[in-house]
This record gives sequence, C-alpha cells and structure tokens, in this order.
Amino acid sequence: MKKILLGNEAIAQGAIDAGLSGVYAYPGTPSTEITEYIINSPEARNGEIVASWAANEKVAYEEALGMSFVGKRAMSVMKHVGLNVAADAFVNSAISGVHGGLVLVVADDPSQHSSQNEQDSRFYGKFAMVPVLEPSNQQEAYDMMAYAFDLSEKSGLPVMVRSVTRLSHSRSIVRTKDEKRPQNPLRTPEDSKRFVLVPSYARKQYAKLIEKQKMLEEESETSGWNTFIEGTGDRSLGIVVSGIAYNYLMENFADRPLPYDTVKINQYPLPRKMLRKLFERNEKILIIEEGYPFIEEMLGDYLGFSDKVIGKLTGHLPRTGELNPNAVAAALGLEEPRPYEIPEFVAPRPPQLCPGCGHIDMYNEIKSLIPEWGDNHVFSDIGCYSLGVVEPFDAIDTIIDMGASIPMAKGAADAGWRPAIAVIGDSTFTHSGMTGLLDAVWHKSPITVIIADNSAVAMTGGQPSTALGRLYEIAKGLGVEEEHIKVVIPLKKYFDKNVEILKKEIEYPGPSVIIYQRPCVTMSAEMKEMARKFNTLEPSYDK
Ligand SMILES: Cc1ncc(C[n+]2csc(CCOP(=O)(O)OP(=O)(O)O)c2C)c(N)n1
Ligand code: SF4
Repeated sequence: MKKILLGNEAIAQGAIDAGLSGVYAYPGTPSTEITEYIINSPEARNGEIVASWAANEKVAYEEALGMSFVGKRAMSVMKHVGLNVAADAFVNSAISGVHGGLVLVVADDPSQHSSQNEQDSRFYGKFAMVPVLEPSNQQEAYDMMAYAFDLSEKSGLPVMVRSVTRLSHSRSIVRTKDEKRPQNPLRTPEDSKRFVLVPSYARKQYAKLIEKQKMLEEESETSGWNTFIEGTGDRSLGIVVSGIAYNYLMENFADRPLPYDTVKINQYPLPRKMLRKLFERNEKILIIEEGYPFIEEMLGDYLGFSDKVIGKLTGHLPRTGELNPNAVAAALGLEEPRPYEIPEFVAPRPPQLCPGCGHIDMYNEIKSLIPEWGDNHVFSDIGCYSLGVVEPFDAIDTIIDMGASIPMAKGAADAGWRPAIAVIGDSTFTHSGMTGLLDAVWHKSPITVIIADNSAVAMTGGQPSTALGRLYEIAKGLGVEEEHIKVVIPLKKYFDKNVEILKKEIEYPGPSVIIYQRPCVTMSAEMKEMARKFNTLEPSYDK
C-alpha cells in the first residue's frame, strides 16, 4: 500500500508492521509524532499495542526493556537530550542484552530548532557498543524498523534508530507491507541471570558484548543498508555520506551521474572493508554527515600527518547547524551550485506565550517583585514557561536542562544567595524535579518552588501530564510542610493575593511550594474535562 507519511509516521508504521507490542516515550521535538501516531493507531486503540507517555525518558526506556524481557518487541522514543536522561538504562541494557527486540528511536535536532543543544546520538550508540541505523528517507525509515527489530533479536542487543528533524518532519510516499508481522508470544529469557548486573554476571556480559562487535561489523558490511556506489571514474575524491545527508549530495547530481565513488552509510558500526576500498581508490575523502563530525573523527587523521580526510573538522563543511545541498555543493567545489537559495517558507518570528496563558499572569506577579530582589534570583526550566526569559517578562535567569531549576536554586541558596526561587512546569516537575525538591527538604533549604501547573505537557503539543491532580500530594509526600504548600490561580483578579503569598513564602527560611494552577488554554476539550475532574484543590486564599 502507498501512503504519504512523515518520517516520524514512517518509523511508527514500520514498527507497527514489524510486530510491535509496546511503545514508551516522553515527548520532545522532533520525536513526538512517532508515539502520537501509534497512540492513534487502530492497534493501540483496540489494545493490541501498548502506547503510553512515561514520566521521563529513563522510565520510558526501562518500561520498554521490561517488555523486551518478557519476549515482546518494544520501542522507546525520545529526543536527543532525552537520551541523556535515559543513558544509564540504555548503556546498561547493552551489557544485559535484550530478549524481545528492543529499538530505541532518537530524533536529533541539528540547528537546535527546538532544543538546548545539537548533540549527536550516534556517540551514545558507539559508547554503548550497539548497532545504530540512520535512515536517509521516509521509505528507508519504514523498512529499517523491521530490520532493526530482527537485528535486535539476532544480536540480543538494543538497536538505536537515529532520525533528525528534517527527516522526522518531512513527508514522502512510503510503500508499506500488506501483511503485519504477528507479535511475539510472552516468554521469559532462559538465561535471565544476564539481567542481574552484579559484577560476577556483568563482567561476563561485558565480555560477550565485546565478542559481538565482530558480528555487528560483519552485519554492517553485508546487510545491504551500507552501500558502495561506484563513481564514473573521477578518483580525485571519494565520498562517505550518511543518513539524510545522502539527499543533500544527490540533489547536486539529480541531472548527471555521480562522478565519485561513494560509501552510503545507514548502519553502524562502520563497514571497514567498504571504507578501506574507498580509501585505497581515491585521493581525498570527503565526509558528509548531519550532526557532529562523528565518522570524520573516526576516519580522520587526528595527528594531522596526512590531509586525506576532509569535512567539518577541516572547514569544508559547516560545524554548526543543519547541512543543505548548497553547503555540500560548496564542499565539492561545484562551480555552478544550484541556482536557488534554501527558501525561507516561514519568516522567523520570536516565540511568545499564547494570549490568555496562565504563565503570563504568573510572570507578571513574579516580575512585580524583581525590583526588590534584583536580577539572577529566578532559576527556571524547560517548557512554555521558558518564555518568561523574553520581554515583556525578563523574569527568569537560567534554563539548562529539565529539572535543573530546583537543584540550582538550592545550590545558590546553599551559597547564601537570597531569595532563591525555582520556576518549573508540572510535567518537568514529575520528569526530574521531584528528586531536587526531596534534597531541598532534607537539607531544609530556603528555596521557593513555583510549579507552573497548566495540567498538560503544553510545549510539545499538549500531551497529558503525569502530574495531573497530584502535585499537592507529591510535595507533601516529599516532606514539604503543609502550611508551606500553596495553591494559587494565575488570573489578573488574584494578582494582589498571589503576590502576597509569594512574598510570604519567599520570607520563609525553608522549602516552600506554590502551585500556580490554571489549565493551558489550548488544551483539547477532552483534556480540559480531565483537568476539571482532577484539579479539585481549593486555592489557598483567606476566606
Ligand atoms: C530531557 C528532555 N526531554 C524532553 C524535552 C522536550 N520538552 C521540552 S519542555 C517539555 C515539557 C514541558 O512541560 P511542562 O513542564 O508541563 O511545561 P509547559 O510546556 O506545559 O508549560 C518537554 C517535553 C526536553 N527539552 N528535554
Ligand atoms: S500552549 Fe498553553 S501553556 Fe503554552 S503558551 Fe499556549 S496557553 Fe500557555
């Protein structure tokens, strides 16, 4: 069947057709549509496939690992920085190995369209010593999923599929299979002790992982995903091109044959024999890859004894941002680059909070007190409320990674900085803020934690928040004294009351929590109804 699919949808459909039993994810651009597609699939709706948002990426990956342990095919999906959160589970699951096929899909964001950095997940794959697959187009993304699950079961290892924004978020015709592979039956591993990573077992498992590397390299050589493309005879240059960058290369040769021998990389570890042949036959080697100079660092001459390898490290291609066909044309020294620039379809405009958003009232209240405190007292986090950093608010001073606001406020308070305030969203709080608050409670730190509770994971499109209706009880359970857990409603009419509460809690020399509760105005009717049902707390205003 032919379908027009986003790269993310092709990945999702490929997984469904490959016998997927469960997907576990935490939302994050550019990966979110993969899980949303499966959640909305008939298979998930009728309960054949478990499709759920987890509290964070580590939890998501571990849930997928649990499903794999009992023999089923499972997938975990996240954005690149999410893998920092899941890294402990991911790296250790390469040591234990998996049972049912386990595929980790990571979407990288070169150019940082919607991210704090443009880190390249391939390094994590290499670090964990597991296979990495990198599709060049939507069809490959679809086809690769079946292969990824097969390879995971054949090698007994998790397999990473790496996408990038441009692939995840562009559409193309994809031919899908008419028949779905049935799901695996429930069956636990015969050698289940390998999942017990105490040193006596873990050492053996690590040795096995090392042994498997030969087989993985052989697989990269023969699977058909890596290809040696013969050029028409120009031996001045050979090319190594990976993932989506293959399209940028071929756009320059749409109307003529490729003159250079080219190794197209879609699978790691790198295919040594193919690359050796390329190196032996050609004078220079240009490496074209989206992301960090990952292949280039491996193949390049670190000590500079020769200048055979060129690419991002040698300045032939840009180090930052996404590649494009023009950048590749320049690296190839093509005299007549294609006669058009990369079009700007959407004129860039600064992001802003939606009219009527509760975060606006919250920041107006915080901002009214900043003249008293001075700058650099408000540590914040990642979500729609990050927009408190721009005008007209200019109310927050740090945004580093999900969950950093509370520990940073505590660290500053430890150093004697007063006041020390953390502003964190409801989903970010349950993702990775709770442990920071527990620490602050244990040390009786004088910090004020403002939870911007809009009952949704709004920034990534309004997914349900695992925090819904639970924040008060969580804060209480973590040990915050009840008289210092306040609930306020960020509406203009409560401005004075909210500022009064804020001032009082900031004066309190211990940890306090103020829950600013008002649902995101863009939420679906269904989610608004859920919020009405679960947000039952009375605001902390004097009667
Ligand atoms: C580790 C990590 N995972 C995912 C993301 C993507 N992301 C950014 S903000 C956010 C959630 C924000 O939700 P919430 O804290 O409730 O704030 P809101 O956007 O609703 O105001 C997510 C998932 C990220 N930046 N980092
Ligand atoms: S999506 Fe919701 S939380 Fe985000 S800015 Fe708009 S109203 Fe505010």
